[in-house]
Amino acid sequence: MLVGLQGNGKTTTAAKIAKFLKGKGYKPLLIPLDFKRPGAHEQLVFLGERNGLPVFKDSSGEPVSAIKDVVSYMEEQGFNIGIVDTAGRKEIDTDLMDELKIVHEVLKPQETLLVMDSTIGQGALRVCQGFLDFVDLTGGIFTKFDSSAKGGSVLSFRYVTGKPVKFVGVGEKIDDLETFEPERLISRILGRGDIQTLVEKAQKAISEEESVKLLKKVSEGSFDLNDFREELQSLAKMGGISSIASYLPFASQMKLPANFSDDKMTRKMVAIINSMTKEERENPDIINGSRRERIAKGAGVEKYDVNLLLKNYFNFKKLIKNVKSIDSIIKFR
Ligand SMILES: Nc1nc2c(ncn2[C@@H]2O[C@H](COP(=O)(O)OP(=O)(O)O)[C@@H](O)[C@H]2O)c(=O)[nH]1
Ligand SMILES: [Mg+2]
Repeated sequence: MLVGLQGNGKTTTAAKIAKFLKGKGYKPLLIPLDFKRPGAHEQLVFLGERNGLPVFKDSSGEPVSAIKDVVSYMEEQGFNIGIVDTAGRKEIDTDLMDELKIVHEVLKPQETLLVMDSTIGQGALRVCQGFLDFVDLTGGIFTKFDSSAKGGSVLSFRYVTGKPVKFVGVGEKIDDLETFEPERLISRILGRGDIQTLVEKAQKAISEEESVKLLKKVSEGSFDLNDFREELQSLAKMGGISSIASYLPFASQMKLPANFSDDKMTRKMVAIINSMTKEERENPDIINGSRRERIAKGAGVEKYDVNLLLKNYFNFKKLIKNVKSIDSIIKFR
């Protein structure tokens, strides 16, 4: 069962998957189950006819009996896999979700895959969560990877649902479907193939033990500027991480300067923290205007830099609260 917002590629993808499975020796049936929009089935019928893929024609116009009909039709005709295209809307609304819920409950599909336009950008988190709230997603499919797509939506999907991405769509034609390869995605994001190095760097910089310690401190509310200094130094060790960090869903909330992880920048931030008193490092809340001025002088920077550092510290603390584990982001499967 494919679900997703209108225009994200459900119908096109349904046909692509049917073709893909046919190539693997299956006998697939395309099943349009949109009971709200008149003429919703025609596009699938058209795609089916053009590519020699059978499409189920429902005469009941109502989900429960249509699903009963299709099950017996499949048995009669010897189809061994059904691909269900469902209704979409421009936005998530209760009307749509009610219909999807009914179809999902009656159909009990083996897979419920969210089809999402990979160019969706920031909206991805909301869409993933919106569908997850109503139907048990088992995976995702990302379309339009051929058009200036970034990988952010995939990371958002993984972050929100924890489910695997099965396919990516890479064009409008029937064969423009690829099975999902995380390594390929990362090299697309980074524009180079050196993923192993990146992962090794990340593991070196943030050990499992360290990340557990960090999350614990944050949840206990004891994450202070001493800890932040350690984190800055870890990030610096990773060097080029800012390029991938900008694609991580949580990192977009971080108002970090572009050169955040540069050596120079890190040294500056560390120098600022070093100019603070022990008390200030442990209780950053007490750092008022005059203290900021004193710290800036001591570190040989502008007051603006001190403000920026503190802002980053408070932001960092806030966003780390939302990250359940570093692993869930680094690992894809
Ligand atoms: N470039 C590109 N276009 C796609 C891809 N998948 C779907 N489309 C196009 O996106 C538009 C909407 O697709 P459609 O399947 O009708 O979306 P639906 O409303 O979710 O069923 C159509 O013009 C498709 O040709 C893809 O992977 N790449
Ligand atoms: Mg459609």
